[in-house]
Parts: sequence; structure tokens; C-alpha cells
Amino acid sequence: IPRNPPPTLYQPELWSDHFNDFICKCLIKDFELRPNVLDLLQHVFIRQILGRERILQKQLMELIDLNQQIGTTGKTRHERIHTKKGGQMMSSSPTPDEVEDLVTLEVLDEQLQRRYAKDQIYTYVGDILIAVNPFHKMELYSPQYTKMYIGAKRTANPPHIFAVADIAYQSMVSYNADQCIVISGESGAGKTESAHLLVEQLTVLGKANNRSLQEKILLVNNLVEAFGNACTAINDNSSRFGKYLEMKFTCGGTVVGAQISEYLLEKSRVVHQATGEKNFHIFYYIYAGLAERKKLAHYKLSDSKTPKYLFNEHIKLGPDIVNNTFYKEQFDSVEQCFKVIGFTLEELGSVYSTLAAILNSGDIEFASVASEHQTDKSNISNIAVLENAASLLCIRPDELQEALTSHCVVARGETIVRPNTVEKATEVRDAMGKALYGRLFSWIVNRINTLLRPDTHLGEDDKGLNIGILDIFGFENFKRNSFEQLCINIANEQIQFYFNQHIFAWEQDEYLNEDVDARVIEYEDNRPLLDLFLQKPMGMLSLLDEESRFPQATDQTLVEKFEDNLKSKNFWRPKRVDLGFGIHHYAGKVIYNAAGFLSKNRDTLPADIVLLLRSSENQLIRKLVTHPLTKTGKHTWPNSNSVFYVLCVQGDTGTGETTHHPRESTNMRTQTVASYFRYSLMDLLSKMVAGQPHFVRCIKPNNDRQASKFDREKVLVQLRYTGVLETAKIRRQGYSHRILYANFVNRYYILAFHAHKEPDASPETCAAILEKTKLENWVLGKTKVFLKYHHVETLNLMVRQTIDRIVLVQAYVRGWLG
Ligand code: AD9
Ligand code: MG
Repeated sequence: IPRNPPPTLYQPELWSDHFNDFICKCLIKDFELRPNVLDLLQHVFIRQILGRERILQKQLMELIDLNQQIGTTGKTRHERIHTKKGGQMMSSSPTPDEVEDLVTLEVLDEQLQRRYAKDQIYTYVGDILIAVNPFHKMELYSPQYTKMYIGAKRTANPPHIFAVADIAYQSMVSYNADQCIVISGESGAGKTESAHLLVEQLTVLGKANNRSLQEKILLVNNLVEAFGNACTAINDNSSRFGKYLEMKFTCGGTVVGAQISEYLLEKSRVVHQATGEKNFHIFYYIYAGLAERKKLAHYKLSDSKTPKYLFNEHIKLGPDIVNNTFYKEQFDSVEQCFKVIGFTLEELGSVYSTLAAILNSGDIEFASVASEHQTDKSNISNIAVLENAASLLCIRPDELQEALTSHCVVARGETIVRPNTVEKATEVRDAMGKALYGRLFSWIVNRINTLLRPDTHLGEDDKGLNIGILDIFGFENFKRNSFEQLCINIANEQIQFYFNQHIFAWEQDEYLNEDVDARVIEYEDNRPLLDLFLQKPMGMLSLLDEESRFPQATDQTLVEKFEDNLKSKNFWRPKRVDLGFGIHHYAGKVIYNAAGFLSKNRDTLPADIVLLLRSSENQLIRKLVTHPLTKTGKHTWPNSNSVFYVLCVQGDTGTGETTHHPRESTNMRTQTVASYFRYSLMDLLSKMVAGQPHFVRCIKPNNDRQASKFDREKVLVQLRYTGVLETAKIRRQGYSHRILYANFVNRYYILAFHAHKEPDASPETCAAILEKTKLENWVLGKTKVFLKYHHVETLNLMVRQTIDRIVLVQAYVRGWLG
């Protein structure tokens, strides 16, 4: 008998409302699960206190009825009405089961256009989110939206990037499994913006109990993007590196840290930018920011003479940069990011010095001096600039001069000093700038990882969970495409392959293995392209590496080698372009120009420069060239697996290349960009396959970055090459979730059985659970339950509601019992 029953319980006229309300909240279905609770209610509560059992029992029966009507589908009555009317896959409250006629590509594109005109930029195709870049600020991300998407059923709200964050988060917590959100789309389609929004929503979901951690995580993207993004012909804020940001959570779902992995920074941009493009943002920020603080002179820079690395024929000169208010504000904001994340003032000073040293070194000029041995020597024609660079790098200027204008060769045990030509000296200078910047970038990323490493002791059984967000550089096709574009496009090719594997290949393999009858969906397999690039020994990257080893090779001999060896309909040599070759990528045809491929691939930093920088009195500079920058976190190479294209085709898992970090090689000069690139791709994929993927497909509605302009042809091409139509088909006809019987029973049995005893993991038990939930169109395979993605959503929601109800009933009863 409760010691303190709610007062209304003693007032029969008020009681019934109160009780109704209570029963509704608890949803009587639980009383089936917990007969002892029902007993308690009926015997203790009803009989002994109120003595009106018959009336009450009638009420209870009515409520049970009502509850069964509304409770078992996990939908509210509002939703049921809404979805009945909806019926279209693309409506804001879709019920995919109800779609009967196939959505054709044209319909899909029309739907997107109609929605885009109403500023509805998000649309689901099955469980994949399509995001069409609005190219203007949207009122879609306020705290009100943040709240609306927390723990909500997908159909309850219009499609949104926050819903993807929520599903990833809920899946992580429910299945105790790592998640991975893959954002793809061509350059300028909105991947980086989407990544930011995901991080924002995930920090809210992760309820960081420490506000400063939340703030730090939110600033990470801004900081690395200041160093890794730049203005290109396509996108003013183009990512020039690949970024995989992992947010770390406890098993309970509290965010405790973050870690970034960076891939293939486009270092060549430091020393040269294509027409109309700019250097990395940070250089302009620091130049304007230091000018504002009257600190240019301290860093040996001058506002009257813009560093060469900062302008090309299309970028206006000095005053335009130093007077740019946006750059100044960005400089303050980057500095703030550094400080909040935890960099020390000393470290900041060293970062600025390194950047200023790179800018100064870019201004070092060489003049040719005839020598008696007929090889041209070079001299530095502006010694003052050399001295500035040396002083910022804390090295001796004479030694820098020597390292730039000559090189040592060892012949028959003897070291001989050979002069560098002007061309060679310029190459060495640029190689130093690129290496310093690339290593500085990696150092910053490593430092962030150290500062944001989870420091809570999670305990033995809480190994922690993570959600990774992949935001790489998108597919590029410029007027002139070089080695950088080739790497970027191969990376996109690999991501597309991963997508196909996940959505199509694995799924269809499983139907076969499990004897499940499902229609085979045709899709565009881009494996022949990956063969073309990555196969050993005759793939393009291998041929490039081979040619890079011959000192006499030229870019011309390289393209000839390609032509002789690459037998693929996706490769061709266009007429009238000397060093040109064409590739038919999954996303379209691209003509590359091989000029500079060999030197970009060799990416040599002469040993003389490395040794000199190692003698620097600046600790940071020494660090950049002394220790290999190992990535934080332990790596375990996964077993060969079909997504690991690079691993499985080469079949060389376990050989040197796959088990060590190439940059750790002591011989820094033999590591080519192509082999590092191959390593990076494997590293990235190993992280991705470790988690359950969620896909966001960004679509660029026009090439002019204009708001409200929907170029149908442009969108159609993207929908076609990303396989969105096929995805829609397989999502409707196929079963995106395949769960082992045991896992299924363990997770869902409380929906149909007594909570205190888990039933056998048999197909009969699974069927009983599914029948009880009244879901339709599921299939049982030999070992697994085959479900559609919306089944899983409904089941998860029902489990959550059931647990909530049990907790509520228990709390209430505990309350009565004092
Ligand atoms: V690249 O491959 O890194 O060159 P992204 O990353 O795909 O590219 P990004 O996210 O940088 O493209 O988006 C390009 C521009 O589109 C942004 O600078 C914004 O101006 C604009 N954009 C993208 N998404 C949104 C959005 N959700 N709301 C408003 C957006 N503007
Ligand atoms: Mg980007």
C-alpha cells in the first residue's frame, strides 16, 4: 500500500482522469511484460484502496484496446494519417513501403527541382540523404531545428542533415557499434558545410558535460580548414585535403574527444596556383592579420611588397590583401581557435614564423653564373631575403645558401659538392616550402589530436565508440588538370567503389548466400577504373612510380608508357595535346596534362635541406624534419575484404607497404607521392569499414554558385553517375539490414516476450517478434533476418518506447511503495 499516494487518488471524481493519464503514459502493453506490476495495480491499488475493480477493469480493457491501436506500430495517430496521404518516396514524410510505381530518374530530378524551389534542399532516397547546395544561408539550423531532430523518428520531420547525425548517434548507442558518415559529391557541392553541421548536431547529442570540450570540437574544423582549404576556380573554400574526423564517445553516448586524420594535402599549391586560384587561406589571413597588428616587420614581411607565393597574375597585390577586413577577422578567429584548443603562445609564434619563413623563402631569387666547368651555377641575387628566411627558420644564412645552390653526391665513398643550376635551385627552394608547409599541417593535426584525445578513464569494459565523418576533396574537372586532380579523382573513384560495394555488391551477395529471393539490381561498377589506376604492376600509379625511378625519364616518356601499357577503354590519348591523356571517370571524362607528373610524384626534399633544418634552433622546425610524424592511434589492418580494393587486388597484405607508415621510412627521398597515396587510401578505408556507414550525397545545382538556380541537366548527370536511381530501387526492393538471428533476438525480444527471460535465437522466435510488431515484407534467410531500413527504424523506436514505459512504470510503483 503506497505510503504517499498521489492526492487525487483519494478523490474518485478526479481519480479517473488521473488514472487514465497515467495508464496512457505507461501504455498498458507493458503490463503484459511485467505481470507483477499488473498484479500490484489490480490487487494492491485497485482492490484494497479503491475497491472499484470491475469498473476499473473495464477501463483497463478499453485502454489496452486503445493502446494496441496506437502503440504497436510505433507511430502516432497523426503520423498514420499523414503517411496515408503521402505515399510518394520523395514527400517530406515518406513511407517507402507505400510507393508502388518506380521512381524514374526524371521523376526524381523533377521532385528535387520542385523541392529546391521551395527551399527544401534535403530529400531521402531510402536511407540516403540527398543535399542540394542552396548557395545561400538557410534558416534550417537554429536551436529549434537541433531540438526537433533529437531522437525523432525519421518520418516525423522533413529530411535534414541533423536527422543523419541523429540516426548515426542512435545506432551507435543502440548497437554499441562505431558509425561512419560518408559525404560525397563534386567540388563545391556542399560536403564541407554538411560536415560542419553534422559535427554541430553530434556535439549536442553527445551532451558534452564539459563545455570547453564542446567548444574545442566545434573549432577543430575551422582551424584545419584555414590551413587546408583554398579558393579554386570552382569553390572559394575548396578542401585541398581529405579529412576524416572521428568524434569519440563513451558507450553511454557522451562525447569525450575527437581525432582527425588528414589525407593528401595538395602541397604544390604553396608554391604555385593555377590561373584564378589562390594559396591556402591561412597565408592571406596571417599577412593581413599581422599587418593589422603592425607585426609584419617582426616576421620579416612588408606590406609594400607582397610575397610571390601569394599572388599570381589574377590576384591583386599587397594593399588588397592587407586591407581585407575579412582576412583580418579570420586571422583573429584562427588565433582564437588555436588558443581555445590549447596551443601555447610559444607554439603559435613558431607556427607564424614557419609560415613567414615559407613566404620569405619564396622570394629568394637566383641568378645564373657561368662556371669554368660549363655547368651553370646559380647565385642568390637578393641576399637580404635569404637572411630573412634563414633568421625565421633559425638556421645560418650561409648554410641555407649552400643547401639551395649546391648539392652533395657520394661517389666511390667520396662526397662531392655539385652546383645547382637556377632551375634546380628554384626546385629545391620550392621543395623546402612545400615540405615545411605539409609537415606543419600534419604537426597541427597531430597536436589537435593530442589535445582532444579523450582523457576520461572509460574503464575496462567501456572501450568507447566513435562516429567518423568523411569529407574529402570532391571530383574535379578543370580546363587544365594535373597530378593533383588525378589523385583527387582517384580518391573519389575509391569512395564511389566503397558506396557501390556497400549498397549493391555485398547486399546482393548476401541474398545469394542466404537463399533470399531478391531482384538483381544492375549498377555501374567502377572497378575497371580502379584496376586501371591501382593494379600492380601495370596500373597507372605503378607505371608512374616505375618511371619516377629512372633519372632520364621525362613526362613525355611517362605518357608513352601509359599509352603502351594501359589497355582500357577508359584511357585514351587525345590528339593535338602533347602530354595529354584522357580518363573516363565514373563522374565524367577528364583530360589530364602530364607536365610535371614525375617531379610531383618524386616530391624530393634534398637531404642537404633536411640536415640543415635539423640544425635549427627553433624546436618546431627541428620537430618537423626530425621525427617522422606518426599518426596517433593504433592501426590494425583489416583482413582482405572486397572493399579493400587496393589490398585485395594487390594481394600483398602483410608485406612492408601495408604494415608501416611510409613516411616513417628513414630514407625520405625514396617515398613517392603515388605510393603514399595508395597507403592513404588503404588507411582511410580501413577506418571506414570499421563502422556502419551512412551516406550523404551532395548535389551541385549549377556551376555558377547561384542561389535558386536549378540546372536540370547538371543535376541529372550527378544523379546518374552517383547511382542514385539504382540506390532508390535497391532500397525499395532490397533489404538494407541483415541481422544474425542471435543479435536480432537479443535486441528485440522484449517487444514480444517477457523481459526477464531471453528466448532461443531461432528463426521461429524472430518470426514471432516480427509478427507481433505487425511489420510486413521482412524475410528470414538461413542465418539472418532481412529487413528494410525503415523496419529497423520502427523496431528501434518501439524498443526505446518499451524501455521508457518499463522505466516509467517501475519509477511510479517505486514511488507508491515509498
Ligand atoms: V570541395 O570538394 O571541398 O571543393 P565542398 O566541400 O563539396 O567542395 P562546400 O561545402 O565548400 O563544398 O560548399 C561550397 C559552398 O556552397 C559553401 O562555401 C557555401 O557557400 C555553399 N553551401 C554549401 N552547403 C550549404 C548550406 N547547407 N547552406 C548554405 C551552403 N550554403
Ligand atoms: Mg570541401
